[in-house]
Amino acid sequence: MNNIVNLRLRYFPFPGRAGAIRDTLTIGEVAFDDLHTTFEQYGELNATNALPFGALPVLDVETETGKVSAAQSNAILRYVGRLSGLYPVNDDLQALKVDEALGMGEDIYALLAPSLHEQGTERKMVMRKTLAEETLPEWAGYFERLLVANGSTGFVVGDSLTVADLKLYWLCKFLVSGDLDGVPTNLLDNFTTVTIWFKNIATVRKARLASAG
Ligand SMILES: N[C@@H](CCC(=O)N[C@@H](CS)C(=O)NCC(=O)O)C(=O)O
Repeated sequence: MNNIVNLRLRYFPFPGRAGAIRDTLTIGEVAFDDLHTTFEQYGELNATNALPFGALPVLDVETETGKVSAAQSNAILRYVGRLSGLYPVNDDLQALKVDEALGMGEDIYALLAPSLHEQGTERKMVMRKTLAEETLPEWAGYFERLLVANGSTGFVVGDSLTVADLKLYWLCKFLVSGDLDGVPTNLLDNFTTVTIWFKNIATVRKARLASAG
């Protein structure tokens, strides 16, 4: 393990793909600089090719031997999960299931992206209707099955909190926030196991953050 001198997370000033990363480091009591990047600053960074893949989040890891910058929220989550004890390091199968759930989260974000970028209101709302009535319920059904297959423990993998819970918690919170015009806040209500999981993670997350001080 490289000795970390400094960790810096760069993301916009809202949870998005960074909520789970911030939570994981906080719960693990791993010190980090939480740099909130404005859209203007992001534009400048992107214009100068200062971001690995032209997107945020980016984690800058300074060690005794140099500095590494990495993008891709799932890669960052696995790394900070290992630092914080929220990623299974001694169980390959549990790690596989955590990775599977992280990938599912990114698949869903990718499905949301076109309507988030769409400027035309009418076209945006057509996309949102398909998302609300077809695409997102289909994925919520997959998620419900995944949770049931894990034994309906209230966690995505096994019976304790992992980075997969935090990633999907923030994603589901966004989906039902009302911020996505056309996507109803009761989107997940018919998915009983998802709803129980969501409430459990909200409670566990709060308690773990509080006990981290
Ligand atoms: N697969 C990447 C996606 C990163 C991504 O799309 N980030 C968004 C914010 S959540 C971004 O930087 N958007 C800026 C833009 O495209 O203008 C990841 O998981 O980190």
